Amino acid sequence: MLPSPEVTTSVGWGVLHLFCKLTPAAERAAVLAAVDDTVDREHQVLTVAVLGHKADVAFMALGPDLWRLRSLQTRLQQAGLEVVDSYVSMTEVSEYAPDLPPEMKTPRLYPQLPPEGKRAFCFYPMSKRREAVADGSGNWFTLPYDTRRELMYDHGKSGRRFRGRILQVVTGSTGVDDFEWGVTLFGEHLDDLKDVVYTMRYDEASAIYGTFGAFYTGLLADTATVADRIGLR
Ligand code: 76R
Repeated sequence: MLPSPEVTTSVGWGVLHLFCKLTPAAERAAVLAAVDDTVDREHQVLTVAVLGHKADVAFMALGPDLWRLRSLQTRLQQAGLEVVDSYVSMTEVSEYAPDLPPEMKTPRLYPQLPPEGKRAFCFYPMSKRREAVADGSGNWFTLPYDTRRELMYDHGKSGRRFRGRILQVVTGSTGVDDFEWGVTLFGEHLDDLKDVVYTMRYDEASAIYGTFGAFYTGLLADTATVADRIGLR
């Protein structure tokens, strides 16, 4: 057998979102064990009961060892869950926030999840537009850095109005998945998520340049509770 040396990110952690459906073969004990065996001092797994038809359950796994994240996927598949969607990304500090003090950088790169009391969860992938409109404007990537930085500063300003109410975990995925970021939001109430996303829609950085993929919404709980609530016996 080929050796499988550890593959990591040079900075921050790998993040794997898995969206799964139950199959008749699903086994509760095997799902609980897959999650338990993945979690250690450095690796976290969050389990979410998904609302709606897109999936039954979501797992957000993060940590340095990408083989460990892949093993979680394998174990969940062997436990009878069908992965119906997924997202691969990495924690990062935005290029527009290079001067964040270490006490703000560390939680961006090494978030300790879940945030206390925030059990409403949503995830969606997001990119910045590259197609220009007729007059040539509308392509984020042809804007000068200073303009992009200003727009992101405005974004951060409207975001800070939600400080404490929302935790955003923006993880980078350019080159490794279909969009450029995964956006994972945690709030106390479902409408906290709606309010922040609605507010951001008016930020120029989102209004003109943001494009989005599918949204997943659910309820965060320990894996046993999620198993009960989704009918995994
Ligand atoms: O890290 C920081 O807090 C610095 C300020 C900041 C940056 C650099 C910030 C703050 N964000 C940043 C970067 Mn954000 N964010 C989103 C979404 O739906 C949409 O329209 C967008 C999805 C939400 C809801 C949100 C919320 N942010 C980014 C980036 C990376 C851009 C890049 O690097 O080019 C994306 C894609 C993105 C998207 N943002 C905040 C929030 C909130 C609530 C804050 C304030 C956080 C706080 O101060 O606690």
